[in-house]
Amino acid sequence: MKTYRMLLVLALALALGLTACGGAGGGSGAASTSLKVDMVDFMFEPQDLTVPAGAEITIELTNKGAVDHEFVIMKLGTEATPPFDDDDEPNIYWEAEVEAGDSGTFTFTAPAEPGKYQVVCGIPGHLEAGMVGSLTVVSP
Ligand SMILES: [Cu+2]
Repeated sequence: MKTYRMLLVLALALALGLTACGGAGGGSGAASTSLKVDMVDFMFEPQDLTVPAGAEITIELTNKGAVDHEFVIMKLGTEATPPFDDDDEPNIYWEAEVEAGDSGTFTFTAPAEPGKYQVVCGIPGHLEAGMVGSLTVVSP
């Protein structure tokens, strides 16, 4: 009887452990459905993000800069060519804009196709200034 109880406790602990591991996961580089990005003049912090494919993503954008900024995800296989203009519009997967000193929480559906997507700021001159990042989409 005692052995049975021990096994039950062990099985429970294992199940709990596995559930914890299957969660969002911490640390940088781990895929997350909840992102926080600071926008400064002129870069994204952090620069590189990872999300699970097809998931509903919440992103909190904080503009700590003195000018407006955008968070533009380009479609897979495309890159914005400076200057960011009408040529690049058809290649946008998703975008959000945050005014200087403001912040906002947005949601979007992560692309279904795994890969590395370019993230840029579409405000004139910002891409040129180095306001570029990446969104890595991994199989969930
Ligand atoms: Cu910008």
